[in-house]
Order: sequence, then C-alpha cells, then structure tokens
Amino acid sequence: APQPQRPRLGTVALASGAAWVLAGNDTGTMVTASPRLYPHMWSWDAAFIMVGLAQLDVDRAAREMETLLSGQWADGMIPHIVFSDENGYFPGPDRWQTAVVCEHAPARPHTSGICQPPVHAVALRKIVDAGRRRGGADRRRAESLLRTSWPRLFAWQRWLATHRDPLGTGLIAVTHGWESGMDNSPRWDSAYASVRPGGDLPPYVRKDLDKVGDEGERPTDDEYDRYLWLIEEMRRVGYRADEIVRTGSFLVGDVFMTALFALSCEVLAELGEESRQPGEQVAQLRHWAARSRSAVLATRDPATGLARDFDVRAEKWITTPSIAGFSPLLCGGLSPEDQTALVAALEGPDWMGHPGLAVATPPTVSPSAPEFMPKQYWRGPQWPVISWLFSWAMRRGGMYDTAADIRAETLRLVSDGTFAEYYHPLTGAPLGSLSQSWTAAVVLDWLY
Ligand code: 9YW
Repeated sequence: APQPQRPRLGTVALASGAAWVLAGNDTGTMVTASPRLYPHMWSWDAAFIMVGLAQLDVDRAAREMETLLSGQWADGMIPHIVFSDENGYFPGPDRWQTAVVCEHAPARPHTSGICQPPVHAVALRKIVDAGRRRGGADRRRAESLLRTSWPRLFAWQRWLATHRDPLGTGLIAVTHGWESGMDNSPRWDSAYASVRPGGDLPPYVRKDLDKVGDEGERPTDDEYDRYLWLIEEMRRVGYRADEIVRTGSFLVGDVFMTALFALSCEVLAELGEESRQPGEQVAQLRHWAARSRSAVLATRDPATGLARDFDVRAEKWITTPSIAGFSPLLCGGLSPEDQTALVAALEGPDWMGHPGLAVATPPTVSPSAPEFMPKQYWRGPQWPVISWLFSWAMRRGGMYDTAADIRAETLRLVSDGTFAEYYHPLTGAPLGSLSQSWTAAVVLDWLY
C-alpha cells in the first residue's frame, strides 16, 4: 500500500520541535521518558535526555543528573526507574516494594529494583563539554557537577564490576531482560523460555497497551508474565544483588551492556583525570574497561564476526542476529582488519544496506533474519537513540564516515517531527510512543 505523505521538517523546525518535546515532558525535576506511556525517569533514557538538555541549558541538564542520583542505591546501583508521583505505569512502586524489603534502596524517591545500561558517563562528558564551551556560570555549574557526581558514577561502575561479573571475565550479566534496555529482543527468547512463572505470581493489570496505536507494537502477555515473575523472585530475596545472581531464573552475559560498561569506564577515567580524582580509582576504571573490552571481543562468533550474548544459566551462546552483535564498535579494541570487516557487515545488505529499508540506519534485528518483526519494539524497528549511540561511539573510535552516515539517515527518518520511540524499518512509519524524550534529545545533540 502506498504510504501517506508525511511532513519533512527543516533543521530549525526540527530542533525547535525537539526542544518543545523535552519542555513538554519536563516536570521541573525530571524529564519523563514519554508523556503518557512512561511518566517516570528511566535510567538510560535520563542519560540521553541529559545529552540533549546540555545543548539547551547546562543547569537543567545538571539537575537531571542530580535527580537520577537521588535515586541511587546505597550500594551504588542506579535503578532503572526513578518514579515521579504519577501512577500511570505498571509495575509501579507498590509492586516493586524496593524500600520495604531492601536496606540499600532509598525510601524517597521510589525506585525499581533492577538496573539499565551504564551510559551516564557519556552524559556527564556532554554536560562538562557544554559548560566549558559556554563558560561563566555554565562552566562553574558543570565543573561542580563533575566534582559531586564523579564519585557517584564511579560507585555505579564499581557495583557492576563487583556484582554483575558472575564468570569473572568482565562480561557483565543482566538478571532481567529489562536491564538490557532491549526488553523483548529475540536475544532473550531462549533464556526467557526457561523462566517459569510460579502459580503464586500475584495478579496484575498492564497499563501500556492502550497507550500505543497498536498492541502489536508492544510485548505480549506471555512475555509480561515472565517479566513480572522475575521481579517477584527478586522481591522475595530482598533485592540482594549476589543472591539474585546466584538463584534467579534469568542470568545472561549481555555483550551490549558490557561494551557500554567498558566505554563508560574509559569516559569516566578521562573525566577523572581532568578533575584530579584519586589516581587509583582512575586506574581501576581503566582496568575494568580493558577487561570488559576483552570480554566483548571474546564473544565473537568465529563464523560471522558478530559479538554474542552468553546464557549463563544454560551455558550457551546466543546467536540471534541483533544490533548487539556490533557491540565491539561501541567499546573499541578490534584490530584494524577486524574493525573494517565489522563496519562492512554493518553497512552491508543484511543491516544498514538492506535494500528494503526506508532509511539506512541499523535496525535492531537483521531484516534478513527469521526473527525480524518490523513493527514489534526491539524485534526489528529502528530506534533513533541506538543510532545516536553507535554514531557517537564510532566517531569517538575514528569511524567518521559511518558515524556521519548514520546521523544523516536518522535525521531523515525523524524529520517527520513525531519524535517516535521507534520506526518501521521498511516504511519509516513512527511506532510506539510519540514525543519520546530520548528521541528528541539525541536529535537536539545532532543538530547543535
Ligand atoms: C517498558 C523508557 C523505556 C526504555 C527501555 C524500553 C522501554 C519500558 O521504555 O521499557 O515498560 O517497556 O525498552 O529501553 O528505557 O523509554
């Protein structure tokens, strides 16, 4: 069927639209992930939102970091949700009960009991750079944020290195698919198949389904039962990190999370050097980075060169052709030949160069794979925030051309001005929530 004509905004209109989305989702202390579907602060969303806010208002970006850190647990974990006072999302604080059963969780703000990918050092880098560029009060605000938040982010990286390295190799593990940020990615299908919700799973009602255009864009009820069961297991052991890793039904070495951990350790080490943080902590970060980089490289499939997740419970590799396969491009460490080959695969006909794509940006699952579902969430759609992340990291790693191509093509995709959560790779149609904050934020950074 022919696609309806959609508007194409120019740069100025697009940037204003993006700033308008962030302002509209701003409660004053937090920019919620989206207006209706996600009326709270999500951990990795907040980091990307800070990247966008830094271009608009350094002080507002700094406050976003402070709000996020006000939810940090005493043991260092940054929880995946810091709740606002809204109650439009399930599972909310009543379901998690983190502060009721775990001494590390703050009583206020309410928080969830799992984490998300560590990209916060990248946000701090952006805020510091914006402050220094602007000078004056912005510079002072950014430098003071650097001093106060650096030790907190160090504690967060240390928590991951200490509690989430079950194999002792530097491969960081997730205990719930939500922790990966890619909730229902087919990467997790086999691991979820062994999660058996108990008969005593307390009943619940989903709140997400009436907030998107089509239920087929969201995870299924079967998937939700498993998501909720894992939380139930965690609640029952008081969210004790090591206990969950020892006994939980889901434990997967997440190669994408690991690459972001390595990248963030490097970025935080650089920021630490610039702000004269303790030398042994900076050295520790570099050590973790090197170890996790090696762990990422060690997951590569000898046949395809793509990185893989490792199901720790089942003791087997996960070979789903997902965007996570390109994780080495995020953290670096490949030989020049291997890097060239992996970039060529990314640009090739199974990925960005697939002839059916509306724009040439990485889909979350290869359109050539049987697992590909073009409108279902993390099973195929293109996510602008993922494109930004690859573009940023690849530019940092010297892969300028691909980084610039991803930027240009994603801007073409989002020039419809909907700032959708994700897009249909074959038609370019907006999917999921509209006015999604992180989409607006990364567009702002790109247009700055
Ligand atoms: C949910 C907020 C979050 C993102 C996740 C994404 C989705 C929440 O939305 O999860 O209930 O499905 O998968 O990565 O942080 O944008």
